[in-house]
Amino acid sequence: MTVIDDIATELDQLAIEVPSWAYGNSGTRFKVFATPGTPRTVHEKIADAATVHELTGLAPSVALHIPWDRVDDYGALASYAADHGMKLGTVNSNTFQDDDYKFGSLTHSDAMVRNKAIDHMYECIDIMGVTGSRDLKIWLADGTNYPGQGDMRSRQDRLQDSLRKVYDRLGENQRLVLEYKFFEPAFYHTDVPDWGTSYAHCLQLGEKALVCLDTGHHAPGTNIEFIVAQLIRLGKLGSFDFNSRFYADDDLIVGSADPFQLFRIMAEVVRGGGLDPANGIALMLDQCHNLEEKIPGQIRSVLNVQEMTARALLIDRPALTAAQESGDVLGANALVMDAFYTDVRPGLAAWREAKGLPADPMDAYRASGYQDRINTERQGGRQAGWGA
Ligand code: PSV
Ligand code: MN
Repeated sequence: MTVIDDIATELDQLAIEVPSWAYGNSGTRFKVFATPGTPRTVHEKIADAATVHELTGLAPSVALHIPWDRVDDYGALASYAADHGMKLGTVNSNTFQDDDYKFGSLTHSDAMVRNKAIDHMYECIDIMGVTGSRDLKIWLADGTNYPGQGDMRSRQDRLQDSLRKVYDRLGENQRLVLEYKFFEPAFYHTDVPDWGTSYAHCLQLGEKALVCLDTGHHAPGTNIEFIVAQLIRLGKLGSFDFNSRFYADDDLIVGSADPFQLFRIMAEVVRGGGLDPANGIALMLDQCHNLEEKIPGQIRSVLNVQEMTARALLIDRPALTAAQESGDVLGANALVMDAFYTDVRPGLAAWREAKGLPADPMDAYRASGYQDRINTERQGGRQAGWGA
């Protein structure tokens, strides 16, 4: 018997989507360090993602970023993924790396530029049709740097207009998730800066439009779990981009900067039924591994999410409700902290072994020889990177 036995059914529902770009080289605007074994193609990224899933049983799908992962035949790519035990997941659009988008994409004052961005979204929807992906992710770099540079109000009107055109193109089982971010690359105003703006646009669009919450996209001190609770309550939380941050959008390993915050977020996900696939909340990572090795970085990430999910599931809910309703402030807090401080690692190791997975996926990766093999095999070609 371990602490996990009572929560195993819920825990079994946990599925995390990994981003293709996490396997490529990345860095800061100061330097991108190349790493041996880095994938040159989307196929090699999928193979690396499959290794993470094979060792953890937690990450059955991989998100694509277009144009970074553009190929001629998406059907063949989906079959390649399936042969590796993986599904292709969210298709991330990109309207932030083309000169035409300097002053905006879906919000641009020039209809030619807006249409170019809308056409790009249509391309992504077509890809989703072939790969069987459910979600189109839209994150916009749109914004301005100086007061007066743009008319914030008409930019909102154009945004809704453009999003409507994209929304109307979605198939029956497809959705659009609109991600917000409070600043960067724009420094004065951003067109989708917060969950409220994303929610307002999604509400106007309809039920297939939902909010994407990237944990690194808030001002310091923001109570993110409150936003999670509210969006789930409103039926409008479509997906997470998990990562962690010390300062801004650091894109570090989820749960590394503030494990307690990840626990509090997962407690609200569990409380809102968010682990149930029927509720349609995608748990994705959006990370870059600038200094650490990428595949172990991803393994660590999905394990961190699993550990905090297990702790969140251990909260004694009936006792917590009783304490809350009787005004027992410290009793209620103690119940939450008891769950947080429970060491679930031995229990999770046993859970893994019972499923034929390695007890310690980090060790198993080191022992597998996979890294040595890709370091040797992946010679020549151009290593993939964030943005290429
Ligand atoms: C923007 O900062 C963002 O979080 C969006 O999700 C992008 O698509 C992604 O990063 C690219 O890494
Ligand atoms: Mn993101």
